[in-house]
Amino acid sequence: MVRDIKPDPQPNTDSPKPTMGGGMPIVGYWAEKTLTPEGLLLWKTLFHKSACLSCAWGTGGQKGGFKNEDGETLQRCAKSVEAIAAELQEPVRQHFFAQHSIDDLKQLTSQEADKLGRLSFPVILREGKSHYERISWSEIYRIAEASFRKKSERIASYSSGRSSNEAAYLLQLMIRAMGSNNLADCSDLCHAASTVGLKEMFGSGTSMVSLENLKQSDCIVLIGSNAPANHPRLMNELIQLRERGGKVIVVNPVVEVGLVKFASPAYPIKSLFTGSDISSLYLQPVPGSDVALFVGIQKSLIERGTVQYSYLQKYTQGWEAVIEHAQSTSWENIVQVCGISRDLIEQAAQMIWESDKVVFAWAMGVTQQENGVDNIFSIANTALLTGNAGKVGSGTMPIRGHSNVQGFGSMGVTIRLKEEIRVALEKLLKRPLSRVPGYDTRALIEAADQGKIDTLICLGGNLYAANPNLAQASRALSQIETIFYISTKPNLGHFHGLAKGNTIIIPVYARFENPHKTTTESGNNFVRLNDEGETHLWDQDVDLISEVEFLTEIAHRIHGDSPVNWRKLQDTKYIRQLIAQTIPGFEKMATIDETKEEFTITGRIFHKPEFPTKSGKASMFVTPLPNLTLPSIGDFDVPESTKGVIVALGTGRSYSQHNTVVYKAADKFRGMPHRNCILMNKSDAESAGLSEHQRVTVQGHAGKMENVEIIYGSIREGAALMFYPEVNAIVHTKVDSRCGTPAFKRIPILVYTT
Ligand SMILES: Nc1nc2c(c(=O)[nH]1)N[C@H]1C(S)=C(S)[C@@H](COP(=O)(O)OP(=O)(O)OC[C@H]3O[C@@H](n4cnc5c(=O)[nH]c(N)nc54)[C@H](O)[C@@H]3O)O[C@H]1N2
Ligand SMILES: Nc1nc2c(c(=O)[nH]1)N[C@H]1C(S)=C(S)[C@@H](COP(=O)(O)OP(=O)(O)OC[C@H]3O[C@@H](n4cnc5c(=O)[nH]c(N)nc54)[C@H](O)[C@@H]3O)O[C@H]1N2
Ligand code: SF4
Ligand SMILES: [Mo]
Repeated sequence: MVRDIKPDPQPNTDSPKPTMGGGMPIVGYWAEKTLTPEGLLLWKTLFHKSACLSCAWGTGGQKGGFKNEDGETLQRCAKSVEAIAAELQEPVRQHFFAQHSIDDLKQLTSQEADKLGRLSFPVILREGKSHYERISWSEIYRIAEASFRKKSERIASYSSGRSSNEAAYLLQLMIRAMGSNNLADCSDLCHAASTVGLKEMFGSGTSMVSLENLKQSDCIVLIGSNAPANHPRLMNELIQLRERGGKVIVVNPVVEVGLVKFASPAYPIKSLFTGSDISSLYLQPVPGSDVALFVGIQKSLIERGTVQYSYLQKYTQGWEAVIEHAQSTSWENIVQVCGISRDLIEQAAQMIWESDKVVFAWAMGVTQQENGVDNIFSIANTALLTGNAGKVGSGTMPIRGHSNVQGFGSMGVTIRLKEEIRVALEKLLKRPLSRVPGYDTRALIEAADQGKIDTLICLGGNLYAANPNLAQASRALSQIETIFYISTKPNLGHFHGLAKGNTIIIPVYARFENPHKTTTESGNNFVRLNDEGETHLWDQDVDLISEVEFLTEIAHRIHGDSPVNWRKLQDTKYIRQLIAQTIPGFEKMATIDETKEEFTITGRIFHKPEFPTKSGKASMFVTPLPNLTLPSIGDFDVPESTKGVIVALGTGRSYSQHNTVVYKAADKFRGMPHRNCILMNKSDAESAGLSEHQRVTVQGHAGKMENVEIIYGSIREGAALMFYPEVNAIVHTKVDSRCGTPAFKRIPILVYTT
């Protein structure tokens, strides 16, 4: 049964839920963590001069305060504490692996796996064996030498934006020197749509807004982001913007309570108990329909005569077709697709047009869609129609994920290598790079599934659990001969993502423990210099290695000393010099060891509407409205008589998790008490005779989850929300073929009881 969706969702008011985000629960969390005996170590780490481990907002630790790049203090959130506390755990002991077979370990949940502690010595699961066992470094390198000498197209890497720029740079240089371009990265599952879309439009794939600029904006359109949980310091910017009279337009099918009202611990006296208003206007589109909403906003701007035609003529190309598309798309069509009334769309358009400097910011709600790149085009088209790109205080701002995910892209860990970097790397390596296109993350899983990969090296992350269809991910990885996981802590991937031959786990230092300096790049294009540190793991059993040392040693053994002297690069200063030499915008890296000057990457922040495209103008693209039908019951593997409701499932993060790693089961802000919940609109549940707290079956195209508890929430009719990584067991996603990103935010599922 496919239900009609009425414009403008009806709020659910039944269950008592928190009335604001942030507030005392966050302060309580700080107190719980920092006032314990281990609290001292936590404080010490918080004061260590290194970028926060958690999100890409990129807050840095500095002696004397927790400062952002504008020098503002008190800029560390509870998520930072959560991430540090996890790395400060005790080590997993040798007898643990001896006592627990891989079948036992497979029973662990994500949270239990993380709670095992820090990985502190290398282990191997040999072919056909039932237990991980300790392995010597000499044997690891012997295995590495044999496995990285396989045919270059059959060698691949996957990475997660947790590590440093230096490790990222080495990884791509080593893999490319081997003749492979198979550099899959977590950003393929994340912001690839932003990178691809923005690059085509503006010639630069990152945010064009600096933190300093954001502070001058008077309107922020926040699209598909749950910033109170995932980028908490961004909330301070929203609070400040509202206080200076600015507007916040939120676009999200779910009413996230912290986007309505937020009490920031950074302003305890001002707002901790009462909270600050965040959204001026809250729009709840049908999942996956953002293009229709933005075409509607464009239509309204055109009809009111508020389009900046002189700006378009001077600084853009392709604008005529975009205008014509908005004009010729009917209001009925727009309203029907996005489910938001014309009146609300016009209110949003008016707020945008009445504001001087508008920032359009977004996260996974729009990138993880089958039309992710179109979403970016439609948002940026709206920015251009109103002259809001290339002007201080305005612009387009993807809110990036992992703390150094953007740095990985800059360092060349991508299948879409910039031409100027390719040329520079060829000069450095004194040979042409392979022109065989590399596998992105989804393509890597498909290739592995077809037996096309022999050797995989994973620099951080959890390739297994980050992917949809976990049975496929596991099967694909089991076709690979040898897998190296370079990790700080155990995760589901180490137990379910096993190679056919050897699976080896390399334990590494966390960012604040590395014996050398490193750098990272925030989502706002700011490069931080992280000091050397030391680990709390300290006894005869502990045998950690730095990512840089491990990668350089493999590269040395495979490639020798020339033309790159890999072992010399164990002093990271020399990697920074190579980065400065080969990566555009990073010239200041050459002297950062002496100057200690952290910097904004050149060529990324636009204060004038001159863009690094061939013509110097921004390109605009027509964005077709998506066709958002849902399947019928017959498309699921259930009897036709099954009574249930089909909804568009958005999968994402609970309040207390970092990606595939769960810290706490409950999401108190959404009123979801455990992981096996589905957030639904009351009317959807009732349409199938279901009620709140009832246990149901949720069926996706890759499997089903039983005993799932229904929680009513302020979520648009026709939409539902569940948490990954668990839900990845049952979902099969479409992919935007232009960027490879799975449509994690619009997955048809059937909710029913038997
Ligand atoms: N604490 C913490 N911080 C994190 C992370 C973490 O796991 N934990 N992960 C990091 C990473 S890698 C990333 S990528 C980011 C993720 O940060 P977010 O993108 O904020 O996280 P998500 O949970 O994926 O949810 C995004 C929002 O999209 C909304 N949404 C769903 N469908 C649609 C739609 O069709 N349209 C619109 N407009 N909105 C929609 C959802 O309701 C949700 O509020 O956070 C980073 N920071
Ligand atoms: N259904 C669904 N699936 C999704 C998403 C979704 O919204 N819905 N979101 C997608 C997104 S946006 C992303 S980014 C991916 C995330 O995918 P990944 O980045 O692959 O996964 P993480 O869970 O962040 O990786 C956690 C592991 O990283 C390791 N680690 C932590 N710090 C370090 C370090 O300093 N060095 C090293 N070497 N290892 C370290 C630890 O061992 C930890 O267990 O998931 C994607 N999958
Ligand atoms: S906002 Fe992000 S970078 Fe800043 S302290 Fe919080 S988790 Fe860390
Ligand atoms: Mo991400």
